[in-house]
Amino acid sequence: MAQVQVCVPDLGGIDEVEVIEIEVAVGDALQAEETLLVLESDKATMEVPVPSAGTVAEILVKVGDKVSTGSPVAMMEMESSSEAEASVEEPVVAEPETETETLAPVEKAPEAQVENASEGPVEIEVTVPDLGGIDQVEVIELCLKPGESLEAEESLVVLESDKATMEVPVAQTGKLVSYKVKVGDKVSQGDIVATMLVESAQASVAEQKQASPESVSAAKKSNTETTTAGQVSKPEASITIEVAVSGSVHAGPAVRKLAREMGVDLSKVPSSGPKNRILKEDLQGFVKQSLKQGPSAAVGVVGSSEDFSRYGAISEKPLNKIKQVTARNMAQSWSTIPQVTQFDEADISELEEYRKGQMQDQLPEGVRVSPLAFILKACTKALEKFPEFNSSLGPSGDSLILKEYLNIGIAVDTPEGLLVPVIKGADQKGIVELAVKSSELAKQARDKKLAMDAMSGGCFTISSLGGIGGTAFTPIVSAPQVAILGVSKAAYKPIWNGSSFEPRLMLPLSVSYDHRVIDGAQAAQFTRYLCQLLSDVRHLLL
Ligand code: CAO
Repeated sequence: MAQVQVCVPDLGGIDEVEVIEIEVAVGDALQAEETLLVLESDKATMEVPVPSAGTVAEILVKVGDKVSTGSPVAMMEMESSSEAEASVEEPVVAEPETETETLAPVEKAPEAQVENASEGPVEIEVTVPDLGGIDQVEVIELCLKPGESLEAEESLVVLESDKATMEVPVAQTGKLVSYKVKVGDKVSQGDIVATMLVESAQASVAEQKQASPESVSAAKKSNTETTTAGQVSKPEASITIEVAVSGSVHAGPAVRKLAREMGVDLSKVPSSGPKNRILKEDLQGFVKQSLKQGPSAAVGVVGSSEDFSRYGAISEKPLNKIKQVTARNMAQSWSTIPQVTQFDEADISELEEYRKGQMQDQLPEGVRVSPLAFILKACTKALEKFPEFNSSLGPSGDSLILKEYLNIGIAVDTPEGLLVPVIKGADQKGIVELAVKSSELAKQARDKKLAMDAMSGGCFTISSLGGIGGTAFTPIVSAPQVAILGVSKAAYKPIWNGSSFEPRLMLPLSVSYDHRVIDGAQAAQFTRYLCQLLSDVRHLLL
């Protein structure tokens, strides 16, 4: 065992950085590469890992201290002194020449355009800067939309390796023409990530080649982090880096990775670190809080980062707001509710005979009654008989909130996506009123005229695909509700009446339920009761 000093590795030209997080305590046993503390400059946040396994003997700095390359930050007890000394005696020292080279601008103007430099805006290419020995990194964020303007030093894309998240900033003000990469792409140094329009090619060339004092300092500033990122990501370098990330989210690679694994949208996490940096504790607190509150905005939607274009032509279509919200809600409900679906069939032969016959003469003009109105009515009765289906789990998860009102949501398929308007006080309405109200709400949903209030307060949902087809499906419970009814297309089936097979119109029902609140037996009874109500229209008309 030998006690060795861990020092701040080469900061790639940055004079001084601040200690913003100390991730360990004296006595902690660390594996090689585990993070000891986090440093931050104006633009970059760097993790300082230990070069080899050992125990923390002493921490020599505190949060808020300013440190420079070579400053001692901790004492470690390490197994082998030679290994440990190596990390101290062979700090990563960036050769000044190398450093200058790695500060090479990230933008270059195509030759032809350079020649016509002085004639107005020109298109230039933005390339991946020096990655300091990392072969490939993944594109994890595109910060802008084509046509958007950006200031010098603003980020264009965010790249990520195993350990580092880095921005690619631009050196000049301009306008994004197009991206040449997409999220999930793997890129290497020199790859073109985007093209942008800048005011004058000459200015761009001047910045790159002539290195006027001002432009150099600007370019240096914007590229320093990149350089550092490169250096520190080398295996032998005892530091990893995260550069301030795009937009409003400011978090280190470890926090970003954790957020991705948990499916948390970091932009929703309140930050408590310096300069609005999201700390690990912020993320943990957010998730704990979200779990307490039940299904909420904590769980995001994580898509695939696979490069499908390797297998054939693809195109990408943005999802509209409704679809994004639906995706998030579905993911939350699906991942937080242990749900089961109970299937049954209602014999609606008589109901349909009545609906299509006798009922037609009694309907006010212009009113159309589909099976949905009867199903709505049957649900109100079943929900009254089985109040657990009209409940929500309390905030701590150990009580049930039973509702004494009955609002039923109906899933409506609109060109923009799925919307669920709610029929308030459904139990107070008759079949015709339910028919009128549901078609009114469905029309408003399709005409984009639904008020926000019209979609809130639902106790239970009906998703009817009966007008389309299908024999059964498993609808997803819409939290904080505890059950949902899926309706498929009624079809004639041969049913045994005790002496012969009779053609009967059978309506397939699927009830998905939250198994924390409802038992399987209750679900079977509820669904059976619904079938009985629908089998004898008199139950519903009373
Ligand atoms: N079995 C057989 N026929 C059915 C039926 C069923 N279960 N349900 C409806 N029909 C018939 C109707 O009677 C109507 O035929 P007629 O014109 O001859 O009377 C036809 O199918 C079309 O009905 P509809 O869909 O226009 O009306 P509706 O009242 O049944 O449904 C609404 C209204 C808003 C629920 C429906 O239009 C809709 O949007 N459904 C999609 C819901 C959805 O997307 N769910 C999935 C959510 S989860 O991804």
